[in-house]
Amino acid sequence: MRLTPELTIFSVFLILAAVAIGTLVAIASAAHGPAVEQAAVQKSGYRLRRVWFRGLAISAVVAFLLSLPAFPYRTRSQLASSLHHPVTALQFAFVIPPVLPVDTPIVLDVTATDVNHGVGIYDPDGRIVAQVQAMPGYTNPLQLVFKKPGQYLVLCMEYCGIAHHLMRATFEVR
Ligand SMILES: [Cu+2]
Repeated sequence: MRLTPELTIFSVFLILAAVAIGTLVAIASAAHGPAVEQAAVQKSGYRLRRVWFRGLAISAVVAFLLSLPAFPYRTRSQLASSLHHPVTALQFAFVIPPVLPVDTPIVLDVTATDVNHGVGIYDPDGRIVAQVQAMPGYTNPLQLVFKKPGQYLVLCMEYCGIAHHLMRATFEVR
C-alpha cells in the first residue's frame, strides 16, 4: 500500500483520537473516591494551569518560527518578476493559454466577464493543484509552479448557470 498524504493524515488522526480517548478514560477511572475541598487542590491546579499555558505558548511560537520558511506566498518582487498569463472565465468556458511552462514560477491573472466562476486546476493524475475564484471586474493573481508535465484539466468550481457542468478546459504543461 502506497503512503499517500491522505493516508498519512488519517493515520495521524487515528493516533491522536486514540490518545484523546485514552486520556478521557484515564480521567474518568481516576475520578472515584470522595470529593475534596477546592482549597486543597487550588494551588496545585493553578500551578498545572500555568505550566500548561506556558508550554502551549512556547510550542505555538516554535511551530510558527519553524514553519515560516515554508510559507507558500512569494514576495511582492518575486510576484512582479514572474511571467503573468491571463485567464478569463465566462458562461460557459475558460480562455486559458494552451501551453504553460513546467517548473517555472508563474502568475495566472484570473478574471470573469459575466458572473462569478471558480477555477479549479487538476494535474495529470487528477489531483487538484490550485483553486481560485474568478470574479467580474476584479483580477485575482494565482501564483503557481507546475511540478509535472502533461495535460492539465480546468473545471468550474462554482455554480454559474445552466451549463456549469460543461464548463471545462485543458492545457498542456511542458
Ligand atoms: Cu460554473
